[in-house]
Order: sequence, then structure tokens, then C-alpha cells
Amino acid sequence: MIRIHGMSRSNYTNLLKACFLEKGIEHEEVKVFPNQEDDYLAKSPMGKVPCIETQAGFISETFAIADYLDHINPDNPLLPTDAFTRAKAIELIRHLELDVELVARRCLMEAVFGKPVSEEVKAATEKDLAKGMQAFGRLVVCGPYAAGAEFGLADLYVYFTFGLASVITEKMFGRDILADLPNVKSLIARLAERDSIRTIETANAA
Ligand SMILES: N[C@@H](CCC(=O)N[C@@H](CS)C(=O)NCC(=O)O)C(=O)O
Repeated sequence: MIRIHGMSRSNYTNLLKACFLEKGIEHEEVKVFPNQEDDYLAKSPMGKVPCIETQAGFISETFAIADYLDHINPDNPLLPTDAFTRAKAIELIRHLELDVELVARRCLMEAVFGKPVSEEVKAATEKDLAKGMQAFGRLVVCGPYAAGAEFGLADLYVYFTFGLASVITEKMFGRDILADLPNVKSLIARLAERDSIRTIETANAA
């Protein structure tokens, strides 16, 4: 059985757990915190969580793992099969990861752990986040799902990216990162009702 190495405070671990639940793939969880120990770096080369342990070996990076899950079990695909629709979903996911989530994370230490970041970092984060959100706003479909008519991986990235980015933006800049995107807010509210996400949120709240 596939084992997910990760921790419940990690939005990426939770995103990945949602992928397993959506696809109905059995799995076990192994509690691991990000670390730089040699034996963990052999499994996840940046020392990040999550990674998975399969019979063939370890895989890190949430997107690579989600893609692997679609290949080992085509039921309930996380990514569309049509080439263009698939590429557009991945485009949306990449912008969310690179231009929203990673940018917001520059202020993670202060927003979540109370360790101040410099004014330069704050200013650059606010500026770059505005740009990233504009890109995201141009691409997101909400028709009714993030990348189009079907639920998929892009929706899970929306839900778990903004789960973190909203908290950081609120704490650092005192504003709602989704204020100009009410349709994304409604999507997130609907996603919160999905069985996979409810299961994860309920377990994490316990
Ligand atoms: N690109 C990675 C990001 C994973 C990630 O950032 N995980 C966080 C926890 S949510 C982590 O391990 N952080 C520790 C670190 O950055 O060293 C993925 O897609 O899985």
C-alpha cells in the first residue's frame, strides 16, 4: 500500500491526501516533519513534505505524485484527458504554486510563526502577490470548477493554496486576498463541502 509521509499542518500534505480520497486509492500515513536529515533527503530531496513511498520507490512534489496517481488508477481523473484542457488546468496550477503560494510563503515565518520578516520582503511580497493574483484572476474559470466544467486537481490547489495564502495576506496586509474574486470564494465554500475535504478538515480539527 502507498504510504504518504507528511504532517497535518502542511497544506500540501492535505492537498495530497484529498487526491487519494478523491481517487479512492488506499493509503497509509506516516507522520514526518520537514527536515534535512540525510535519510529523509534520500526520499524527498528538498526535505519537504509530502512525499510518497511506493513499491517502486519514493516520489516527492505534490504535482508529480498526483500525476502518478492518475497513471496508476485512471478512475476519477485529477487532470483532464483532453490535451488542451489538461494544459490549461496545469497552467492554472503552476501560476497558483509559483505566483501566489510561493510568494505568500515569503511571509510565512512572521504570519504563522511570529518571526518577523524584513520590510523589504513584506513590500516585495505584497507587490508580487498582487501580480500573481491578477494572473490567477485572468485564468481561473469557475465554470463551475476552477479549470472548467469538471472537478479536478486545480480545485484542490485553489482550496489548499488559499487556505494558507488567505491567512498570510490577512495577517501581513490586513486584507482579503480574494476580495475581488467572489466567484472563487463561492467555489472554495462549495469545495469545503466535498467529502474528501470535509474528511481532512474534520480529522485535522480533532
Ligand atoms: N513543491 C512542494 C512544496 C511542498 C512544501 O512546501 N511543503 C512544506 C510544508 S507545507 C515544507 O515541507 N516546508 C519545509 C521547507 O520549505 O523546507 C510540493 O509540491 O510538494
